[in-house]
Amino acid sequence: MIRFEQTFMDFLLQHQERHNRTYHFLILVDGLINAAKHIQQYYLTGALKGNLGFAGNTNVQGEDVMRMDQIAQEVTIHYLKASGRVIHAISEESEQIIPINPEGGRYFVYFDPLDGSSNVAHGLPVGFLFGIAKRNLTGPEDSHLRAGREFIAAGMFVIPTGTFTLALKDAGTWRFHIDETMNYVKPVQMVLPEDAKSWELSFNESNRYTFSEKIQAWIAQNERKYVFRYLGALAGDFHRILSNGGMFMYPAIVNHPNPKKNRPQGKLRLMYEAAVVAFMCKEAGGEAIDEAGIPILDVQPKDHHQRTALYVGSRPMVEDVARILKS
Ligand code: FDP
Repeated sequence: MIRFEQTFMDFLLQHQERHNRTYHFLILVDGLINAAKHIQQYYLTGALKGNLGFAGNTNVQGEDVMRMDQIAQEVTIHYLKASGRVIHAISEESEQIIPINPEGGRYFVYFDPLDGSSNVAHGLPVGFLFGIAKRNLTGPEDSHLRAGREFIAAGMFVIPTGTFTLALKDAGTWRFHIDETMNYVKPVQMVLPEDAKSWELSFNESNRYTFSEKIQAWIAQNERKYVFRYLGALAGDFHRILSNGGMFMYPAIVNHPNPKKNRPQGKLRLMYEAAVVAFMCKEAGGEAIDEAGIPILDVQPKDHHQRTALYVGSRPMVEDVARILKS
């Protein structure tokens, strides 16, 4: 007997109907899913087709652009345009705001179409992260610089594993798996486990002695309690935290032996990385803060490529770190 699962589209349609919502959001998310599936196919054959290397230029962050970054960006912009629902998009791969449909669009989309670049050359998991905010349909304000608190949804695909996680405002965080027909199916609500037995700690251990003294002391006190896991791609690492609980962190770098390599402002991007996982985490019962102990969702971006430190995961653990950071 074949077992048929509920499809993502059926799930979302029911959600929209239950809340008397329009179908615009559904059309946008369908576009994002098409983009993710398309990127996934390029990624799967990337090694064979020579697409896992560098493209030969640098991006807005001064990093070498990879061929897959270009492909993922092009694919995503195509589907955002085709949806007709997006005003502007902000992407890691583009210095400028990308106008999509400034007149007719309803949503701002913040995305990183291929996050976790150190995994690309090996064909290992990477992420496609996105956050969505809605145009203010009634008032004059129409800024694209929205804090995570104002997102209506945020999600991530872990490519090429076929998993998709979507958080809907006040309606939880849901995980889906791709089936034989390339449809995402079987909604499972993700709630961070309360039992600390399964909790994990995820950070780049090689950076440990570059963190603030407070964070180094916190690690020394707590490291024996948890299993360490670090993939080096935020979506994959956060995927584990959502299932097992614990915390992912990318603290500020303030004690680097070469002061030029310090990153007091943090490494990760606020709008299309930190706020995205913070939104998913909050809907799953967790919390996320920056180096000042402020909830990531409350941080008002001043620049669309703004960076931040990030501590995200199980609430008691993140609150413990917040206490230390604020002391
Ligand atoms: P990457 O720079 O490899 O693209 O975007 C940032 C990010 O990946 C995250 O996905 C990941 O969590 C982190 O940076 C990895 O950074 P390190 O290589 O410094 O650990």
